[in-house]
Amino acid sequence: MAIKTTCAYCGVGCGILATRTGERSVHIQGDPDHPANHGRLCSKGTHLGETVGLDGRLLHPMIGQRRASWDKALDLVAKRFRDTVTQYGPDSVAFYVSGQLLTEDYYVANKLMKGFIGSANIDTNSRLCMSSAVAGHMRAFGEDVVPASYADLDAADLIVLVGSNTAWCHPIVYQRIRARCAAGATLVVIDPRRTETAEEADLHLAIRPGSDVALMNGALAWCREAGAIDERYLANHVAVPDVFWKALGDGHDLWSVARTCDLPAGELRRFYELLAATPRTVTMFSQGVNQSLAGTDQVNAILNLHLATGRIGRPGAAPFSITGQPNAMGGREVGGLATTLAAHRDFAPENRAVVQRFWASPTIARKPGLKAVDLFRALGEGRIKALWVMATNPAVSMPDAGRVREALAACPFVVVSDVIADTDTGAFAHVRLPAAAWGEKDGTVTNSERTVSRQRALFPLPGEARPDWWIVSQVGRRMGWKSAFAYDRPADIWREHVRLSRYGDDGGRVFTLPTTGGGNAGYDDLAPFRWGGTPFADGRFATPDGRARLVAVVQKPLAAPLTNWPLTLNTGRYRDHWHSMTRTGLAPRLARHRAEPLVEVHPDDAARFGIADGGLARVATPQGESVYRASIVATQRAGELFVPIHWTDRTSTGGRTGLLPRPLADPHSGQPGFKATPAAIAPVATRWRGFALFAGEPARRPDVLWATRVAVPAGTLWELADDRAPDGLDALLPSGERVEAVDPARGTRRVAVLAKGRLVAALFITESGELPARDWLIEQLSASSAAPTVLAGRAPGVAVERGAIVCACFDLGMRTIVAAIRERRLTDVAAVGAAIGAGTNCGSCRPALARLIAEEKTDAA
Ligand SMILES: Nc1nc2c(c(=O)[nH]1)N[C@H]1C(S)=C(S)[C@@H](COP(=O)(O)OP(=O)(O)OC[C@H]3O[C@@H](n4cnc5c(=O)[nH]c(N)nc54)[C@H](O)[C@@H]3O)O[C@H]1N2
Ligand SMILES: Nc1nc2c(c(=O)[nH]1)N[C@H]1C(S)=C(S)[C@@H](COP(=O)(O)OP(=O)(O)OC[C@H]3O[C@@H](n4cnc5c(=O)[nH]c(N)nc54)[C@H](O)[C@@H]3O)O[C@H]1N2
Ligand code: SF4
Ligand SMILES: [Mo]
Repeated sequence: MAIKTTCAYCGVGCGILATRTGERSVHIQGDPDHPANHGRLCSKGTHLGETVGLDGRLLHPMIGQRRASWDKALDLVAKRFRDTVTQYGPDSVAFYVSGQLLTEDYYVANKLMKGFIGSANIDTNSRLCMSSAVAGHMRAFGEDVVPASYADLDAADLIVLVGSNTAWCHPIVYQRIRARCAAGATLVVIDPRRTETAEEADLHLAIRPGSDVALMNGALAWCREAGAIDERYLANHVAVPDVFWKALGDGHDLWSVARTCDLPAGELRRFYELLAATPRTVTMFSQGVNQSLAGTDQVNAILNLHLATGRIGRPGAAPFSITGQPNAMGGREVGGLATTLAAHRDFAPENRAVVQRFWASPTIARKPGLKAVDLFRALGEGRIKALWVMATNPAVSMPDAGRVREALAACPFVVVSDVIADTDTGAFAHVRLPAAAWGEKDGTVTNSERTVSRQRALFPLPGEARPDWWIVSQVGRRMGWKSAFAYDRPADIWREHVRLSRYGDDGGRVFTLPTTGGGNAGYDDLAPFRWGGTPFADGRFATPDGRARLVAVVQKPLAAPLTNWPLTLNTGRYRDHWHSMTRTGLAPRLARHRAEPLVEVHPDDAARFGIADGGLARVATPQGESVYRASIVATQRAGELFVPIHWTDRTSTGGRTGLLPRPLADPHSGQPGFKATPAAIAPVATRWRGFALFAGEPARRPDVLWATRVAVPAGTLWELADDRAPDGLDALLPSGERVEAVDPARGTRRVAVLAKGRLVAALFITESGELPARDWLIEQLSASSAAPTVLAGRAPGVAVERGAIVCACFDLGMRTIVAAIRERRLTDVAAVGAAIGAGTNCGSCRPALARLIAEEKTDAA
């Protein structure tokens, strides 16, 4: 029987029908009844089944490198936290948690820290993700409420995506946007890069990074000139500071804005005219807006535009901060950020009193705690002496991650709860606690449009893994608060969370949850529901006077390129990888869309700095450096680089993006400015390149300059390169029968290792020769006996190469698709689908298919 649950990945929050097919295997389908996706799933959701095996899982509590009983581990954690608090006070300890916890986990962690330990030093990776949106909402609305739903997209005439690569990061929402555009809506994308999202837009504004305030202020000034301001709405529902319109009058003419944003004035005018003429506008934004040193101002510039034109609280008209993680929203509801208390309440004395009374707690945090960047700084300075990290990988994902690693190494007591045994952060843990993973845990998540859905267990808990809420409650009990943490099941916590959301309610906040009837069964059967209705539909906001606020925001001067750091480094995501890849890295179908970490460079910069396409390049910033494979593309703006965030110590020697950004943050939200770091680039010479293939994993990561792991069926592929002699690699090959071929003229060496006739490993390296395509050799790993041509790296006769995987569902590579387009003269995405299936399942590759067709047309012309 299919179990209804919710996708593990992004904030779209798609419903899934999961049918178990074996002990640790599951068939995944979209849930046709779920309001977020109506049955659709993207490439990541579709291939969730490939990530539910037990490979790499942490299955037992570990103290140092030794397995320990739960009792021992929990007692130790409780004792160390209690002793540290006793000796140094509550603010000497901290939790660093995650938007990938379930609401119930999050609630318990927040309660323990703020109500019982008595500090607000609990912050979350959401600080890195949408805290600028939170701060912007607070300033404008008086409460952190996203006043939009997906249905607004269906009703909009103009959809503006700002700093959002929706086609890759929120693919199912993107499909909804495309459907609306097919019915006549206009799509504008504002992003310095020509992403696949931008590629399909009616208008793409390749904005100069960091100039979004100027762009949005200019839009508002234009709307005012054009008579598009809703004066009645302003008069009745919005407080406008005296200086507001005067400030907007200065320097916001079309030409000045075009210069600041480095945009053609004609394109900018087209955008402004569209905006002024289209009341049903949804402006959706994410990290290009939030992850900036001026993130909160950028958010308020967008909110100003919507408030002043009355485009809020009405169908098809809303500012829409789309959330990244599956439960970023749930974290905001429980108060998981250091800057909120609980249930959308802040630290005002009356709120503290209400929450403390509700929890019947001995104490309550007095003031906001340390925000993520400050928290890790305090860790480095020895002010935090015990840290518990749950469901996040800060050694990878924090800015200036090298410094974060030093801080973790210096901390006297680090606890890490994770599902994976070996993570970059786990390497610093004194205690590692095995958490239950997606597919094993039960609870709720809230998606971008405030829809609460159940995640349900599909499998029994493996090994000694336990749900996060259980782990935290156990520590709470062992610290001495037995009854406050006496939960038996997630339903107990859910009901308490619902009661707190309504406790002492004076009608001032939008956030309250409806009571779930029917006891535990009612919780088990809970159908997806959205809280908050249509927020602000009545024009009342959560401020003391009920009015929203326009906030006067000014564009910060944009720095000229520095002599030593002449480029601007932008960082972000790939379509088929998820963050530090602890889960997507297990799925061969997701691995080869982008198999290696690339630095994308504009052709002018490549010429200027001597970077070769496909060669290696070192990207450096004042914080650190890392090597990437260079990709020279015209989709980058000149002067800017783009690198992905997904690779780690476990998966690569290069692509270590976390080492590069500055540990600087927006002054209002504390969100780091990940999208614009002064940087430099230089080519890296290599003497040889090659690859190694292993059935399963090698004993350790190959110790060469460039080594990148790629998950493949039945094993792992490692792409390799170095400027030192390729010694030492043989030691990684397993024992077995070796066959070998050497070509000294080209510096080529090919080794295959066979065991009982099966291929168990291969090593191909060359200085000046060709390397075979990997596909055929990868298939040989699964064959019952290796072909005699194994050292040739291909089947006798024909050579087939699929190229990078474009369609993950049907495993179709770029070359296969281009050949089909060419040979069968396919002219649109539907025709490609009809011919070879590409794009007909999850649809995530449809933007890429459109681009390949367009490129073929250009080539043909
Ligand atoms: N495939 C995939 N999907 C994901 C995730 C994942 O890891 N992989 N993670 C999830 C999470 S947690 C999040 S937060 C979301 C993030 O989703 P997105 O915000 O869509 O993703 P990013 O790639 O971080 O950045 C978005 C875009 O901002 C642009 N940008 C950079 N600087 C500026 C600027 O100054 N102005 C403007 N207007 N744009 C700028 C970048 O070029 C980039 O294309 O994705 C979620 N979905
Ligand atoms: N340079 C740069 N850095 C960035 C960003 C960027 O755009 N550029 N984006 C930032 C953003 S928006 C985000 S959201 C962060 C994401 O960064 P992280 O939160 O560090 O990324 P993940 O790899 O998702 O880490 C989640 C961890 O939790 C584990 N896990 C999964 N499920 C569970 C569970 O149920 N319980 C427990 N206990 N553990 C679990 C996983 O194995 C993994 O180790 O990165 C931020 N860092
Ligand atoms: S869009 Fe994709 S990754 Fe996001 S929730 Fe839906 S299926 Fe999962
Ligand atoms: Mo995020």
